[in-house]
Amino acid sequence: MAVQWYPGHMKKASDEIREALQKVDVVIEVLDARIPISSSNPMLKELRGNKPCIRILNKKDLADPEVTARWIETMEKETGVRAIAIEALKKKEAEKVKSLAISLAPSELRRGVRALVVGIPNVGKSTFINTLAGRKVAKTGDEPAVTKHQQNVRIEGGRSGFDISDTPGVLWPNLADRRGGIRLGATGAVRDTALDFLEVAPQAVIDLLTHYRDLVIARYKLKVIPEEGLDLLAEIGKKRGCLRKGGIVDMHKAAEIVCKEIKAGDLGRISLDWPEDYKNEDKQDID
Ligand SMILES: Nc1nc2c(ncn2[C@@H]2O[C@H](COP(=O)(O)OP(=O)(O)OP(=O)(O)O)[C@@H](O)[C@H]2O)c(=O)[nH]1
Ligand SMILES: [Mg+2]
Repeated sequence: MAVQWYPGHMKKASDEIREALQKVDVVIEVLDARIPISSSNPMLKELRGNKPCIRILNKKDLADPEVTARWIETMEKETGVRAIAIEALKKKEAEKVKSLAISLAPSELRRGVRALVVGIPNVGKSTFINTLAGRKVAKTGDEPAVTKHQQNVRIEGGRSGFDISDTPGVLWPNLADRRGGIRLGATGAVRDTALDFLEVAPQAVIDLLTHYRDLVIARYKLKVIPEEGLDLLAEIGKKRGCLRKGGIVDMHKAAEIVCKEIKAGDLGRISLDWPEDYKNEDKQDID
């Protein structure tokens, strides 16, 4: 995984978030819009208790807009939760989250509204805060575990100020879900050096072929379309010239190319978590 999570780390992280949550009025959970379930933390619901929660489906520019709209509808059915899709680099969109947070906080607040931004690594928490602040207050980067410490930022304006805290990506995704792990790998929540490209790519290309057949065929100019992951990956490898001596496909190279291109959004706007995948599963998955 991005950050290695062990029971001790997870306990420390949940204790820290629990404590930080006591001092705020609203929780802002940042998710990757392409994988709103796979990028969520299974314990946050319990940790936040009755605090109002805004779920940001961030990186909406990379996700399938129609699927994102359905996720928003699904998530807003949950009590105390509002969901909004944004691109964290856009000021107007970040401002919408701020207004929503202020509107959700108890009205008697005179000291201003305080919000805590939480989420798994690399979903765009710090980017969102920088956009809101209008300057680079927090370090960002396209790899997990960039933020190391909690950081409070005062955003002027509004009723009487808005305080927002960035947190390191200490929350873990659902580690028991292999499918979720693959999707996290394909979208960049896992550091490249820790990523097993050959475990992720065959499943990811099959998932994509199921939902975005035309995009996959167009991107890799496929004439033959195998329906099995490794065969499909081999075909992509051939098209991309990932060949070793004797014309054997270099599967590792092919897998690396596919993972990098999915992460970068080169195939087009895609979503890897679909509401219907989770419909018949334990309700906890969408809670
Ligand atoms: N395409 C796109 N990229 C984004 C968006 N928001 C953030 N990013 C990129 O995602 C990467 C991670 O952003 P960060 O803000 O550092 O993520 P973080 O959640 O603070 O990560 P940690 O501190 O490591 O937990 C950076 O390369 C950002 O530029 C977005 O809305 N769209
Ligand atoms: Mg950060």
